[in-house]
Amino acid sequence: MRKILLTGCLGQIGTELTLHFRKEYGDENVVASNRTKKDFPEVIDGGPFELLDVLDANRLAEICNKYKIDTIVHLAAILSAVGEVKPQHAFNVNLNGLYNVLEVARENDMQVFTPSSIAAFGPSTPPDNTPQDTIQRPNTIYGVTKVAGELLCDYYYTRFGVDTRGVRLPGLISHEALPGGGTTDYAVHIYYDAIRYNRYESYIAAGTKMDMMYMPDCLKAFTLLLEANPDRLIHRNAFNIAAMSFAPEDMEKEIKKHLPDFELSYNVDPVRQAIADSWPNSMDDSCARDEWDWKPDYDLAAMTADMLKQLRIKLAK
Ligand code: NAD
Ligand code: AKB
Repeated sequence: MRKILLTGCLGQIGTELTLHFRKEYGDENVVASNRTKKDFPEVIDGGPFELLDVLDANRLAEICNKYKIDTIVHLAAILSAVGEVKPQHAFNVNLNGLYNVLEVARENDMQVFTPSSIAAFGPSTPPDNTPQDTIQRPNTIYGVTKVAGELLCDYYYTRFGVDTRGVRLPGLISHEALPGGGTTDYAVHIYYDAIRYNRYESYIAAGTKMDMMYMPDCLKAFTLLLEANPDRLIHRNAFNIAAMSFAPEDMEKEIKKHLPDFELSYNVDPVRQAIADSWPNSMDDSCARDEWDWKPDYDLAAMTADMLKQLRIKLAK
């Protein structure tokens, strides 16, 4: 059985991925870690948990050794909007953190899985049906670290034989942990505000399409690629994966099917709008489909129905 270490496990993805992996691989085989503790008792008490700052290479090696880790799923990162406020910090965590993970994996023959993002593309990338292999000149520090991270993972595979794998994730929508300071966060907040106030003020302008995905599809993608037959993998790292592409007004239309009086207004944030404008409208994920049978289950309608159902229960507590 795999022995997995997750870094940054108390964020939007990690809180759900830890529980998902514990179901698949057993509680004791999945070690959760984060720089700080947060209020997620299921993750912290449901199996091994360690405090770990990924910038501390010695502590990382110590934990890997203690639990005989053979797979690191590296999630600790600073996302796009926070990255523009603290670019030096984003550079440090996103690149030096990944470097520490790759080095410990190289020294101990471990597999590494780490997500890239639609942020690895920029304004000169073809925005529609964005190919797997294309121009990548992002203009955010987050995007710069994501492109460098993709290349670093490729390098550790070709140069040292480290089994590195990863996907380029769209914006994720989920109802457990709130998103951690990205540009696509509006697509989560809109559902919370729809249930609480029947209205939402969007910081992203009408007409701005971005790739998005519901969390269950993200969890499925991580397992599929982690377990994929390596002989079939041509790309290994940074696979485009897509599920749906929409603009704020498409969400409004869908939410109105459940809450007819819901109102959407706009108060555009120029920083996050500029980031959104530099990202693709929709990615071509045919390589992921061909190489490891990727296929999403949720579209905007199915996701909206489930998000509203889950949040009605959560916010009533
Ligand atoms: P998040 O911001 O919600 O969570 C990140 C976690 O990392 C937090 O719990 C934070 O406390 C922790 N962390 C920060 N600095 C750390 C450090 N130095 N050491 C250890 N832990 C630290 O992020 P997320 O949304 O869960 O994203 C996880 C990964 O997926 C990131 O690489 C991100 O770029 C990528 N990704 C996320 C999305 C999305 O929409 N959520 C989309 C594309 C890519
Ligand atoms: C962000 O908006 O920064 C993230 C991402 C798409 O990488 N959600």
